[in-house]
Amino acid sequence: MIKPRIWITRRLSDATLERAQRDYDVVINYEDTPGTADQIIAASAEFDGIIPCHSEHFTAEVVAQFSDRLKIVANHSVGIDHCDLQALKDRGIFVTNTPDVLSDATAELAMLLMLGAARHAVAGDRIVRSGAWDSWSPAFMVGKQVTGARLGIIGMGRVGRAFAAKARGFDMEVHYYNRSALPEDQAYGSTYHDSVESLLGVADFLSLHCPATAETTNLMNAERFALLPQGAVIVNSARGALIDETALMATLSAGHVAAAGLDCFQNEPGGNPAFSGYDNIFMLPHIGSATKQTRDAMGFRALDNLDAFFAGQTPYDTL
Ligand code: 8YV
Repeated sequence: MIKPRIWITRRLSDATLERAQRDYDVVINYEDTPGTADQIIAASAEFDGIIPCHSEHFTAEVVAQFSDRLKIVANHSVGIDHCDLQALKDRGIFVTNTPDVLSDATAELAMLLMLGAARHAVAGDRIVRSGAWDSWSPAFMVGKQVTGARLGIIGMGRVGRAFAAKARGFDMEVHYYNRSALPEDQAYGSTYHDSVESLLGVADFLSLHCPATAETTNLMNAERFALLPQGAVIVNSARGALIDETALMATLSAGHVAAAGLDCFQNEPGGNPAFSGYDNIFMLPHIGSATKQTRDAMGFRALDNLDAFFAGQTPYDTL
């Protein structure tokens, strides 16, 4: 039987590539450079399926230039803001993602961001590393305590719930905003707020876990930062588009928001160069799901979706 021809746009985990090579006629971009619009358009004529990352952009303009061969885009990501879903669906192309498998890794990273932002990780690391640490005082690098504090979560999907579970280990009082309240057996005693504004008022720590959509672009803007309690800490392990970065710097400079932990930025890769002037922004380069275990699970989930599709079934994670 002729194997379906698949393009893997980036260097996925070894186990994923091994399985893909066993089961498919596969072309792998070992150079690991982001796929360009021209490459994606050309691939639509050469491949039956693509496993892209969030670095490949399937815009309406790109999809409009597609040939007819491509049948499925099996994303190696849970976020699909790099795909114009409607444009792909209109061409009859299946689109899948990789939910569940990255929730714990991403929630772990959100915890790291929260703790690092709250406890001066940037300035603390620098002063030791640079050899400039020459004194100590009880007033030195005093941070904000996480244990027992009120945590606000925007977006109580899989990652939001995984983060809430870890936060309960720190005895945090969990509040959340979501389109709808969770059933009691999933809420574990956390408090539902029916508006973002209501949530912000109690969010000593605020963590974002919602997708980037037209509605959530600049979700956290100057007005909403002002609603946070004085000294709040904000964490973003979801998407950079959720935060108005100019407004974030303004509230940090004014001392209203105390610190931020960010794994994602409006501009990626690269981030916001102006953030480097803020020691109270603890930053990582979009590595929320970057553990070996999770990378394997993401790759396998994308392949499970391809396998189902080419076996004539509807892939489990069809969007
Ligand atoms: C991934 C992510 O690293 O899954 C997502 O939506 O943002 C990240 O966890 C990346 O998208 C992999 O393609």
